Parts: sequence; C-alpha cells; structure tokens
Amino acid sequence: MTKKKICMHGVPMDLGCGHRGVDMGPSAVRITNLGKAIERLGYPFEDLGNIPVEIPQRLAPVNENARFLGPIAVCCGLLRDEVKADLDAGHFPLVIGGDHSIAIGTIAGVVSHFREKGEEIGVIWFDAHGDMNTPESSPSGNVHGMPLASCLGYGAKELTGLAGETMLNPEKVVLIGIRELDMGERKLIRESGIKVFTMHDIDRDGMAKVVAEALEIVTKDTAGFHLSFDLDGCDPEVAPGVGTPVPGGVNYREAHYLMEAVAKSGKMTSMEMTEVDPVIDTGNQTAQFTKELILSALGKRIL
Ligand SMILES: [Mn+2]
Repeated sequence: MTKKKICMHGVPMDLGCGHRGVDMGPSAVRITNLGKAIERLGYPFEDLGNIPVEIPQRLAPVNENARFLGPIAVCCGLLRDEVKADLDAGHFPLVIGGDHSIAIGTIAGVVSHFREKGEEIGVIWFDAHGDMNTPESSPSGNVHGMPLASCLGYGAKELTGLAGETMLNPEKVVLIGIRELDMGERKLIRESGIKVFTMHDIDRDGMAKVVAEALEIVTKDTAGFHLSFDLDGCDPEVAPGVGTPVPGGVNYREAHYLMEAVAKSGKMTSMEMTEVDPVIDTGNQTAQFTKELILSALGKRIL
C-alpha cells in the first residue's frame, strides 16, 4: 500500500495563550529534522511553511473575554483552507503549533472535507485541560482554553462558524489526560455529552484500556478521527516546555502507547501537535519528544 503524503503546516500562534513562547514551537520541532525522519518511515513529505499569524505587540486586545478573537479567527480560517486542500488532494495534514486555539482551524478543515462526502469524523483530544471554556466562562480570556467548546458549537460565532454548521458530534469526541478543569468547563462537559478519560481513569485502568475504549468511540460510524494533541497532557518531567505545565500527567511510555495504538487503528485522518514552548524547555527536549510521538503515530514501531 502506498503511503499518503504528509503535508506539514507550522502555525506560530500565541495569541490564544497568556504569554509568548509557543509561537516558536514550529521552529523548535523543525530543527529536530522531523521531515527526514518521516521520510525514513516511507512517507512522501512536504513542509508547506507557516500559516501567517499576527503578533500580539501589533494588536489591541479589544475583547477581554476572548482576547485577540478576531486575528485568531482569521488565522484559523487560513489553516482550515490549507487542511481541507490537503485532504481533498488525498494527503495527510500534520499541523504544528502554536497554542491550541489553532485546533479550531484544523478541525474546521477536516470537517469541511468530510462533510462534502456526507461523512462525520471523531476527535481524540489529548490534554491536561478541557479546553471547554467559552468567553462567558473563561477565567483568563485566553482563547486556547476554548477550542474544543468552539468545535462543539459553544462560544464565539467567529470560531464556532468556521465550518458553517457545528463541527463535531459530541458522541464521537473523547478527552484523554484531563487533570485541571475550571468550574464552567465541568458543567459544559457534562451537558455536552463528550466522553472524558481523566488521569484518574488512566491510573485505574491503564492507558491500554483507555485508548481501546477511546478508539471505539471515535471510529464508530465515522470516516476516521482527528488527533488533537496538547503536549501539556504529558507530564512536565517528559515535556517541560509547554504553554501551561500541570503536574501529574501521562508518562513517556503511556504517551507513546497512545500514539502506537492510534497508528495501529489505521483510522487517523489528520493530526496536530500543539503548545510546544522552547522558551521554558530544556535543550529542546519537548520538541524532540514531539517528533518521536509523531513518528509513533505514523507507524514507527519498536519491533
Ligand atoms: Mn489544550
């Protein structure tokens, strides 16, 4: 079987985050020679460069409940079009962030592609946080805490409307790695009906069981699933350079197991890796880890 071409897009976005640093994520990942490593797995690879993003110094944060909402929506719209074009051409989009608000653009692109064929997609959202805030519920006003809510139709219409109708069916969405939720997010998660695997569930059942259940949910009656991976879902010991570190995360092997199981499923449509922050990293360790995780998700095996 010929392997799909991997089309990589960097999104140096930090407008959704409270501070700078994750805008350098794409560069930090590129200098690990990710492209060459992907080619060694037998895939054609193309780096399509960066999606243009405004920098915060040039902008006034007009909306304190969802700071930089306008420019974030513009960037997500550009990313949506690129991702859809990749899929329309039969390629596999690989998006490197940037803060996690970019997922709204990536998912809008994936959904737009499959909707034209009358198909639905699932989503695996790996994260320490729920990313289920809305401008009304967010304590910080940072849009990178809102992308999953936006994809489920909650929040600012500039974001929820990026693929026309509501992007995702909550019955096909799973959260994995969760350990820090705001009050409003708890309520919205319960209302929305998405499936959540917290760190407590991973402690109790092990990553293997959690991933097996998750894959069943996101592949049932879908064209496949998108993987939206926030590096902060991993423990700061293995991924110290992330936008919002939280102790008690997934360890090195658990993270790789997740990626290996994703590869084995053969159902991943698209992938994004977000929140790599080289400014607070040690020796580019987190970008290196990101590269290794991508390779596992694309089928690199131990044996
Ligand atoms: Mn996130």
